[in-house]
Formats: sequence, structure tokens, C-alpha cells
Amino acid sequence: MRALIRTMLTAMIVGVALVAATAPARAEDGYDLWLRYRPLAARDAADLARRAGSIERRGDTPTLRAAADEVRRGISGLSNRPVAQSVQGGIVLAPASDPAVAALHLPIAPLGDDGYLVRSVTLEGRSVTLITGKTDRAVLYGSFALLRHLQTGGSLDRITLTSTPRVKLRVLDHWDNLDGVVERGYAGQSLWDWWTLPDFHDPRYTDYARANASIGINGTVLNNVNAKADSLTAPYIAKAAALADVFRPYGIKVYLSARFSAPIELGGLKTADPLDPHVAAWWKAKTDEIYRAIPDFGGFLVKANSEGQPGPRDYHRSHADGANMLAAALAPHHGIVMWRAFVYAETDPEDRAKQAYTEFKPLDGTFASNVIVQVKNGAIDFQPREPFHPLFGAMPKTPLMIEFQITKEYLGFATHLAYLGPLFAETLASETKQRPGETVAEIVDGAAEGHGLTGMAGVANIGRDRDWAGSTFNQANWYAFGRMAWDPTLGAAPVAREWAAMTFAPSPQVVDPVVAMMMGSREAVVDYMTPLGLAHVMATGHHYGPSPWVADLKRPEWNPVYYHRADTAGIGFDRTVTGSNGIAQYAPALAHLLADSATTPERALLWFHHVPWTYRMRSGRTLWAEMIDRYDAGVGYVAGMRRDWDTLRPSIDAERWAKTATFLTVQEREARWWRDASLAYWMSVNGLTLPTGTRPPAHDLAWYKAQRVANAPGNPQ
Ligand code: GCW
Repeated sequence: MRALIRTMLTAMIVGVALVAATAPARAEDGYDLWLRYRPLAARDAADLARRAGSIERRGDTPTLRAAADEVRRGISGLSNRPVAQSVQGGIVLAPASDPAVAALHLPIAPLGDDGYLVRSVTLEGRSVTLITGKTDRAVLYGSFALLRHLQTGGSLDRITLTSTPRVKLRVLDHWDNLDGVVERGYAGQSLWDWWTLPDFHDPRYTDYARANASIGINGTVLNNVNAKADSLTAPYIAKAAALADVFRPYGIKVYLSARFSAPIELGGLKTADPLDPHVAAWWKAKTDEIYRAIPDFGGFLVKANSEGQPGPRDYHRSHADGANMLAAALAPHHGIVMWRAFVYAETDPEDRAKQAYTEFKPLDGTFASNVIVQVKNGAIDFQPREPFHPLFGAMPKTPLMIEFQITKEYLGFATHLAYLGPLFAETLASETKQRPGETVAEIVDGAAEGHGLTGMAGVANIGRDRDWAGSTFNQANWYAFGRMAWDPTLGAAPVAREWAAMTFAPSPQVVDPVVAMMMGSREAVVDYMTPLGLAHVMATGHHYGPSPWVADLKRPEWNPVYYHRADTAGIGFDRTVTGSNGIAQYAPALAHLLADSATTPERALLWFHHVPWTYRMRSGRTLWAEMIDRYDAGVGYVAGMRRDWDTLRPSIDAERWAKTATFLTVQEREARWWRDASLAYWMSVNGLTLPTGTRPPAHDLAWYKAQRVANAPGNPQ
């Protein structure tokens, strides 16, 4: 009996010890993002330790040091043992110029500057895993690729990993104000503590750079496009320079949003006219000053003549005049201008969706060679779903970069789970029909038109929240943006799989259900907010919650009724020849399809057509019945995600599980709110009833209209 008790006790102690050995050493609060490096299963960890017992770095640059530090951190964590740097490592980081690497005659040339090769080789008589590429930066990217491989279930056995980025500028746009408020930010205050910069380098700045480098991001615009001239003053240049110093080893360049009227506000000039020589001289001097502090400064991002921002149109000059003037100041330093095409004017009665094209298309071919025009994914404004912007494919002589919004201004802020990979992928895979088979991705990566300057920008969702992005699943959107900017053809599901394996655990029991939840989540948001091509039906100002009834705002195109045009007869914005003829901005072959509601994809029906409530859908249902079905599908999907997440509870650490579970409860409640408020309003317009069996809205329309969301985050006052 005693012996039995002793055996049981021993078993219990061993059990406790085993649990302790496998339990995460650090709290899982989301801070580590997808770079958690938690121990692999015992056998894999031992195998890794055997093959990667030490790490060798050939070269002593800040970038190589950063890369080797990351590999050491990652391998130590995954193998659950300390890993040393030594002169003879199982993993060797070396640029291709290293004589021993050069002697291997590896296919480095096609990799370009940033492409990497990770391969099992025999180097000077030893079997090693070599991480190499033309530049130190490529070695850094290769290091992260190797760690990703190991975190997602790969081993070091006969490994070959290689990839070259298809897009040159892979940039995060921070809409961070100098007072710490992030416009459309739902993850707390700005990461940049301008007050303690340039002296204090918060360790988070380094972790931010690590995270970005791990997904290939190589640029960051520090301040909001609704810019203050102050960011161009000497003290703020010094602060930006301090950040640039932290980011440089990670291959990340700093850019600034430039306020077009800065020569007046800072320089005391009477004008900001881009053709005025004093204005040009002011910008040249200012640019030179920035480069003295930040020798590898990336350049300027400009929002001009849009939503109250100053710009060249104030002086009857074109957007090209404005962009080219800045480009001339930057050119000697190899800097670039990212000039936004997001323009529309309240004085212009033209369909808002047409205005950017109307303004920019005639300027094709007139921009300086270091200007890239930054075009939002859709023609209105980061809605849950928009058809691709008609400028893609329509300005063949001008490099265009695409701008996505990673922060979820219109998709439920931080609380709603909406994986944006499918949104990015859907836009990138859209066929322009300008030339046979041409996709938006091929415009963005330069393949279609042969531009060398290419780019993808994402409006960041990062703040000072412990988990950076406001929720674990929002981290996936940051991750997906970076991965798809590196390669726009990767696909949303493979990227989600990588992320889920790294963020939670590499087992199919976790990855499969998590990815399944993610993949339908954005469509669910579309369904419960803006089904079948609806857009811009959200509440005023903060943009949270439904308000399709709003009709009294100053500018016509700020009102939801402008977009949905619902009346007793039907709903939708007629962009055919009988309406705004917006479809004519697309290639003729596409315009031809969009001209007819029957050949328009149903997901974009109400974007292009005003159709009767009784319109027959492909399902055989009326439009009205189909809309109700979509709203219900959206709400139902969220309820399903909540249930799926419940079943994952044993596999996910407590803190991250609980926060997501709570957010899913919020999302389900709010999906219902969207559905019910929308249905109540549509019924007040169309006078129709709900089909039998349909759940009626929980309240009457007056109740929904009376709802107020106070102090919603991210809303510029
Ligand atoms: O979506 C709108 C946002 C504004 C933003 C603007 C833009 C930075 O509501 O907050 O301003 O787009 O992209 O410039």
C-alpha cells in the first residue's frame, strides 16, 4: 500500500514537473504576436537542438546581429534549450559575398536584393543550415522565414526555403497624431511616445521593428495623413530620426506625411503654390534638413485637397504639379513621394466613386519618376466590400500603389473578428480586363506595366495596447498585410494557417478550426453590415454601428442615403448609363458586364444597380428575401464562431481565449443590432413585411435611431 502511494506520489510529482516544463514561461497576453517561439513537442525540440546547437554569424553589421539574435531567441525557445553563438554553428547566417558561400555557387542572382535562400549545405566540410542572400537584409528575411518554417511544423532536415518580394515598398501608414491619438485607431494611444523621444527608446520600438521585419514590411509612415506641419519642425525631425535609428537594422525606412501648406505655417511664406520658386526652395531646404538627420529617409506621403487638407488645387495647380515639386526635392537623396488619390470634393456633384479617376486619369504620364500614386483598394472608402478602384489598370504610365486599411474603421473596430486576408486577396485577384487576364496584383507588383517602383500600403492597426492591435485576431490582419505585400499571390487561407500555427499552436486540431473561423469572418461582417453591394450605411463621425437613415449631413456624400438610395420602388446606386455611369471608368469588357444587373456579380449588385425590392436573384428569391437571408447568415456565422471558439478553450491559453470569447459575445450582439436596425429601416422605406419565420427586429426603428455611441475611439474631433 505504502509502495503504491509512493508510486502514485512520484507519478504526481513527475506529472507536475512535466506540466511545469511544458507550460509557457511567460504570460500569453498577446505581446509576443506570432513570434512566441514556445517549445516544440519534446522529440522535435530535441531534434532541433541537435541540428542547431549553435549559431554562427559571418559579418558584424547591425542587421546581421539583429538576424542572429532573432534566430538564437527563436531556436532557444523552440528547442527549449539555450543556444550559443559560436564560430562553427549548425545554423550559419552569411551574405552571399562570404567567400565560403560564394564558393558554393548558389543561385543568388535571381533573388534580387531582398530575396533569401535558406538551404541545407555542406560548408567547409560541415553540414549546416545556411541562411543567405545578396544583402544583410535578405539574411534577416531568411532568418524569419526559417523561424516561420520551424514554428509551423517544419524541420531542418534537407531544407530549402527561398522567396523574393514581388513588391518594393511594403509600408505601414500610421494615422498617429502628435498628441498620441490615433485616427481610426482601436488599440490605444500611439506607439510613438513623442514626448519622451528622441531620448527614450521604448523597447517596444524594437519589438515593433522585429514584428514588421518578420513579415517583410520595409517602411513606416510615422504620422497621420491628416498631417500637422509640426512633424516637419527640427524637434520632431530629431524624434523621427531616433525611431529611424531603432528601425534601420531591421530594414525599415521612416517616411513622414507632409502637410502641403507647411511652407506657410513653418516657413512664413505667403503661399504654398508648388510652382512658386520660394515654395520649391523651402521644400528643398526642409528635405535636405531631414536627410541630414535621417540619411536613409524614405520620403513623403501626401493627402492633398481631400477632406479639408491643403493642396495644389488651392492654387489651381494639378496634383502632378504638387507631387513633382516634392519629388524634385527628394530626388537627389533617392527619396520618393507617395501621393494619395483619395480625393473628392463637396463642391463636386459627380458621384463620389468617380471623382478620383476623373481627377487623376488625365494626369497619367505626367508624374516624376520618383512619384507613386497611392490608390485605395476601392473607389469610396475602405468599406467592408468594394469593387476594385477603377484607377487600377487605367494609368499605365504611372506607378500605382494600393492602400488597404488594416485598422477596422468600417468592420467593427477592434472587437469584431474579421480576418481581412480575403478582402486583400479578393481585390488583388480582381481582373481589370484592361488587358487579357490582367489582375490588380499585377498592376501593384509592376508585372503588367513594367514599373520598377511598386508598393502596397496598409493603414496600421497598432497602438499601445498590450496585444498591439486590440485583439489577438486583429494581429492576423497586420500579419496578412505584410505577407501579401511581400507576395500578393500568397492567398488568404495559407497565410491564415501560418498565422494560426504561430499564434496558437501548429497542430491541425487548433489550426483547422481557427482558420475555418477566420476565412468566413469578413464575409459575415459584409453580410450583417452591408450585404449585396451596399456601402457606407454606418453611423456618423465615429462610423460605429448602423445608421442607414442618416440624411441631414452637410455634404451630400457623407449621408448613407446618398449611397443606398432606397425608396419604395427599390434600392442601390445606379452607376450604369442611366445613373452616374461610373461603370464607364472600368475597361470596356468589364463595363459591359457591369452594365447589366444579370451579369454583375451579386456581391456588387447594389453598388452598380438600383433594382426593385422584388428583383429576382439567382437563388430564385426576391432581393428583399435575399437581403434578409444575408443579414441572418452574417449573424448566424458570428454565433457559430462563438461556439467554435468555446470548443477550442482547452487548447488556447486562458487570457487570450477569454478576451476573444468576450469579444465574440459583443460581436454577436452587435451583428444583431446591425441586422435589426437595417431591417427596421428598410421596412420603413419599402413598406414590406418579413417572410414568415423571420425573426422581427428586437426594437422599433425609433429605438435604433435613438442609439448613441459616446466617446468611440479613433474619431477625430
Ligand atoms: O476613411 C476616411 C477616414 C478618415 C481618413 C480618410 C483618409 C485619415 O474616415 O479618418 O483620414 O479616410 O483616408 O484620408
